[in-house]
Amino acid sequence: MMNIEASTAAAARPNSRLRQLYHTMRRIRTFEERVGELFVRGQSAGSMLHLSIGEESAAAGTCLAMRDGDTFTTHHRGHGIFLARGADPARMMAEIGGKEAGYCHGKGGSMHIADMGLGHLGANAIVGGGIPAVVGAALAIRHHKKPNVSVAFFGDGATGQGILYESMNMAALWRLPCVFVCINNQYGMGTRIDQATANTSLHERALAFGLAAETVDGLDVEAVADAAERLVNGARNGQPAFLVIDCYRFYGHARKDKSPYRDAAEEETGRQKDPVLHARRALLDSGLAEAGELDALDAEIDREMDATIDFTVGQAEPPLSSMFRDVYAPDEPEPEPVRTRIDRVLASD
Ligand SMILES: Cc1ncc(C[n+]2csc(CCOP(=O)(O)OP(=O)(O)O)c2C)c(N)n1
Ligand SMILES: [Mg+2]
Repeated sequence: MMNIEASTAAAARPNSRLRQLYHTMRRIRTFEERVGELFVRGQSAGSMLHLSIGEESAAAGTCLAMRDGDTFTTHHRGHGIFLARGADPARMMAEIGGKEAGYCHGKGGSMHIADMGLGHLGANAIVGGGIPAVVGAALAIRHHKKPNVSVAFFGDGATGQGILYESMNMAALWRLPCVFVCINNQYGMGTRIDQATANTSLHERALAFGLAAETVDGLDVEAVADAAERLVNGARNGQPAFLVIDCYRFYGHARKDKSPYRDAAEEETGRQKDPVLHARRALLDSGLAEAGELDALDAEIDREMDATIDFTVGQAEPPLSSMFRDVYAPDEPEPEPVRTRIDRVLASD
């Protein structure tokens, strides 16, 4: 617990942007750690989970520049982004656990979570799959004369997908309010970026299409937030943009991957690029926070995420009878032959 002097000192200090960013990143880190635990406890739905540990600044820094009404899509490693956009961690984790209480009633899971209310147009397991949806969403924003933007979050692996280039071309040609955010964690599964592409200066490709484009070091969340603010604001005014955030994927591609393709020394160096630790040091060095306050904040987040995992474990799975609910548009007929089979299974229960 925070002592009285520390809490008085905290109250006297302005709630700086860096503190806010630290808070968001720390919540993402702890959420992801608990998701890893959910997997180990055999409580996550499906066999794949992709954690964004090491990439927290990309989510926190970019989302700070977004507003209510902005929309976005994410790749398969999108937990942190949704949290930074205001998702309820309990409903998120319940979704990852395949529980009825989840955002998609347990039918989306980690890689297909979505929530129109918060502007989340969907995570996507197909590399690059969420990118064109953002171009369409940006076209709709402009058509309806809204002051919003749509943001596509994806990994460096998606720069090998043709759909990215078609999307950038249309965005630039029609000057759409959209931003492409490439989280370059140096790896696409087991392949390092320099083994996948000759020119690793990824933002240069976007410049060639006529987008505003920058690369920023993800170690420094304030630098990410500054770049995001510039580019997102530009996009609101009709200059689509591309932001590359350089970081390091701390762990394997998915929970079962022990990264045999990279050595311990590389991982050790890579994990020094820790944006959460870096922000903590910057807060302490600049006098914006004291260690006791940050420890208390961390403890509060631990409690929040402990309650989140407890909530998830205690929730029910969706009943079989709800299999078709929320899957098809309300006016679409359910696929009859499958429906009949399910009815038969239900009747024999
Ligand atoms: C079109 C397509 N090809 C291949 C895959 C298999 N796959 C899943 S994740 C992944 C690597 C993605 O790397 P990156 O885009 O850098 O994202 P990261 O996992 O590093 O966050 C691949 C090849 C896929 N899901 N979709
Ligand atoms: Mg990657």
